[in-house]
Amino acid sequence: MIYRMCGVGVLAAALFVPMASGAATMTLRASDVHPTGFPTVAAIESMGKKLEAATDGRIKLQMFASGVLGTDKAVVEQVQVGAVQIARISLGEVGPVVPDVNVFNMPFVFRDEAHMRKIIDGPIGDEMLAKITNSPAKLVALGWMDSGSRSVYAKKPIKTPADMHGLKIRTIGNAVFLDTMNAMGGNGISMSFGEVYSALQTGVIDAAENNSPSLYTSNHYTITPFYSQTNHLIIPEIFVMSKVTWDKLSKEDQALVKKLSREAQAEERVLWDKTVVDSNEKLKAAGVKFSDVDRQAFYEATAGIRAKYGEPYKDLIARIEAVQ
Ligand code: GTR
Repeated sequence: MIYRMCGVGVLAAALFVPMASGAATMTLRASDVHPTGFPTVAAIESMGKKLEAATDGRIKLQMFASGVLGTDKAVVEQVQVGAVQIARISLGEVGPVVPDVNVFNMPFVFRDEAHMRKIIDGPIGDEMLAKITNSPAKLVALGWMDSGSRSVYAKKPIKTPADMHGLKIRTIGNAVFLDTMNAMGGNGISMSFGEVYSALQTGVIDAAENNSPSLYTSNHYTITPFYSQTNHLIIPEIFVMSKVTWDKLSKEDQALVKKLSREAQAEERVLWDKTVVDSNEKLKAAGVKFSDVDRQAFYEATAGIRAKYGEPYKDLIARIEAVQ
């Protein structure tokens, strides 16, 4: 605790450096668990370059990729106190601090990725960003990022919930996902992304679930090469700024960050679509077996999860379903 408090002090001090001209410069430390070159990382880096150019170097962004600043959960805490200024995170990790977002974290809440995109691009998406920003979590939600659909990968193909019986399957640390995995027939175990590879290797877990670009870059496919297309979660991701940092920006700089955030969101989507095609090709070339599942069986198996977590959000869910 003492160490962490010292760390925050040192980092906060490093954030503002006086320029020769007298104006202070600010370096925003940005975090992502994904490696350099991943769509989310590239889009935020590009935003940083534009921010630096538009402010004549007054505001810079330094990307810390590959999770070097810590697990997603730890980074959320760092952003909350202002020690990390920008983070790209899954809405799965936001659920524990802003429970309202769990509507989007429910299994099969979106019909498909096109439906999810319509939601995040429209008024419901804007409302959800505002809910995060206006919550006590001290996160300013800057924009959305696509991350496709999550499917289960294991050492054997899965077609029905019965095929998941007895499998220990890793999820992101959020009760919605643990409950979902248990309802789908497996035994949910939550752990951070960085721990999954060795947990698969040592048999602490038997399976996990993710989108194909993450399956590829994490190398998990080398241990669990059967990728069964459950597509049970279509979680959009977000990038946030620490409220502590946001409050230090002038109104003009805030408007600039908002504008560039919209551009980053659009840029990431283009990169994402390309990366999915590319990752699928690479995974298949490496021998990963993609297979279809009994979608209806998984949909029905998870009805209780939507009922439980959706209960307080019935109106919102009806609005989501009405979007064509
Ligand atoms: C990825 C996501 C990460 C992290 C990871 C995980 O798809 O982009 O932010 O949530 O999944 O499974 O932990």
